[in-house]
Amino acid sequence: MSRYDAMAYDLRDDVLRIIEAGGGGHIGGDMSVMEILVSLYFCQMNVSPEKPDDPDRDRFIMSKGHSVEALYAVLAKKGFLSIDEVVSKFSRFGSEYIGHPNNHLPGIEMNSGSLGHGLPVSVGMALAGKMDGRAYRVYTVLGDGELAEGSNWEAAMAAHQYGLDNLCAVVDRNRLQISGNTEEVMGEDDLHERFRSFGWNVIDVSDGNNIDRLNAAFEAAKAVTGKPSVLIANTVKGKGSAVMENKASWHHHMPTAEEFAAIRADFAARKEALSC
Ligand SMILES: Cc1ncc(C[n+]2csc(CCOP(=O)(O)OP(=O)(O)O)c2C)c(N)n1
Ligand SMILES: [Mg+2]
Repeated sequence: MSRYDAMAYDLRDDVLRIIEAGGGGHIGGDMSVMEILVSLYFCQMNVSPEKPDDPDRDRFIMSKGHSVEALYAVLAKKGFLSIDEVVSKFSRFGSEYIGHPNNHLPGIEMNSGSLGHGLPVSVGMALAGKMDGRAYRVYTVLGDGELAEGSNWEAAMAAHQYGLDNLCAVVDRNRLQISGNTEEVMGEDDLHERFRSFGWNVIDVSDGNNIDRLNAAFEAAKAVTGKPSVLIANTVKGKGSAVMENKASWHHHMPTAEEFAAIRADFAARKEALSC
């Protein structure tokens, strides 16, 4: 167990503060994606708040932009943003801390939230890196429901065509989207085989809420040349509290005061259990 697993629980608490102060947020997907973001920002990517425009920085695109509260929490922990400022301004009229990523904020490369746009832009960034002879890598986090957008599959074809081994996508495979189970809304099993048939290197992460497993998968992706990689990270939507785990209704649910208290208690217990 990595010390970063405990950090993920502290950041989940920050997400609750953001949502509580702002009056809403995409809580379920924030919780499923948290370890993916922590692994990338604290163990994998070459990014620094001191050099946000470094041409050699790794690029990160939050294609499932509705999970911006998790991204704010991680960017603040990394030093790009102030968590107190995010909490005080989130979702306020006229605020730059809106409910989807906005590239006027430090550390955010691309406006996102309209699903299906992150992978196409990431392909362009990865291709540009190759053309410019730069060694940076491009990471993109996609929702599994988001994969119903056809633009992803055009981008997947292009990434293979151009041999973009500097591109690594991660699918937050929590098996739920806004209106229910992904298999009922727009089935995508076998997702691994789908990406493989598009020429990608596919890595299954059996527990996508485990930092060590994510780190091992990202390292394996780095070693593959000639084609793009995708991590299928099996996560739990609402991860961290039985109050919200695996419940589609918690995609954008605003917890009651009692639910906030129960969730915080569950987070504390889960974090405590990590150290046993
Ligand atoms: C183009 C587009 N269509 C619809 C939406 C509305 N929408 C927001 S989140 C969401 C579900 C996304 O599900 P998934 O990608 O699985 O995300 P997660 O489960 O990680 O929250 C939808 C349909 C959108 N943001 N963009
Ligand atoms: Mg999903």
